[in-house]
Amino acid sequence: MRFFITLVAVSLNIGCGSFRQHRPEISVTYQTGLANGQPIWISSNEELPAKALVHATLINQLDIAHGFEVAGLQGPVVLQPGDTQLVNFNTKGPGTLHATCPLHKNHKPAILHVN
Ligand SMILES: [Cu+2]
Repeated sequence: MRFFITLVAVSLNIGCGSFRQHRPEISVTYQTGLANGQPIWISSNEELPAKALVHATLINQLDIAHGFEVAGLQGPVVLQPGDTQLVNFNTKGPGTLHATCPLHKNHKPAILHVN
């Protein structure tokens, strides 16, 4: 019986590895903060893997609304004061991404490095 269970586990593993290319996944938290008195997203991890699925938890702890957008990858969302929201996006190849706010276009974006 134990041999049978081991065999099933091994075949599932092989099947998964051989036929499906798994996209790496990463969970990141972005919290609002202030830079020179202006809202900015502060990332818990500025390094993201390439071709990965990013689960981003957005937390707006400011007393004003603030938005989140990663151009071409993640459409704009707006968080009201005190809101938390989960968004998902896929990174592409290596490069630099900017997490901007659609409400405060003149403000400094958060820089994310994709490796
Ligand atoms: Cu904003």
